[in-house]
Amino acid sequence: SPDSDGGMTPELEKAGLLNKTKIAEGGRKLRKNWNLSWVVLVGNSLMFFKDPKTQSPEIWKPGNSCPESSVDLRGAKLNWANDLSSRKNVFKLRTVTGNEFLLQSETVSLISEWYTTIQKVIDKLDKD
Ligand code: I3P
Repeated sequence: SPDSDGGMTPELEKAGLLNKTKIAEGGRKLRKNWNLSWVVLVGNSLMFFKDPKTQSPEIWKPGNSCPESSVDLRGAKLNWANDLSSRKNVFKLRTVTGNEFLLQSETVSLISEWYTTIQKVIDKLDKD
């Protein structure tokens, strides 16, 4: 919907730090490599940035940083996945292209909010 700049700037839904690992690329299984990631949910996309603490601050000026990767949530599937990790509070996000990510937080309320918010976006896109 149109916003204050009169354009198509998608809405920022949520942003925060989560532990992340990619476990599949195009359906092909990958070796886990957990990293802290700055996760941003904007419009139809979930974007992953490097942990800001590991970057110089000037890179972190708004609009002046490039995501490490970006996930299109259209047709994506979200499932709790405590069976896929020794970590607690883990969910799996699977894209239509067969990319799979695990996202995790030590804080159950925090990961639950992410789960709910991402699922709402997926549901909204399903209705389009
Ligand atoms: C993996 C690493 C991951 C672990 C994974 C291990 O070993 O310890 O942290 O996942 O378990 O294989 P490596 O560093 O040698 O690749 P979790 O932390 O999510 O349990 P998995 O193979 O059972 O997925």
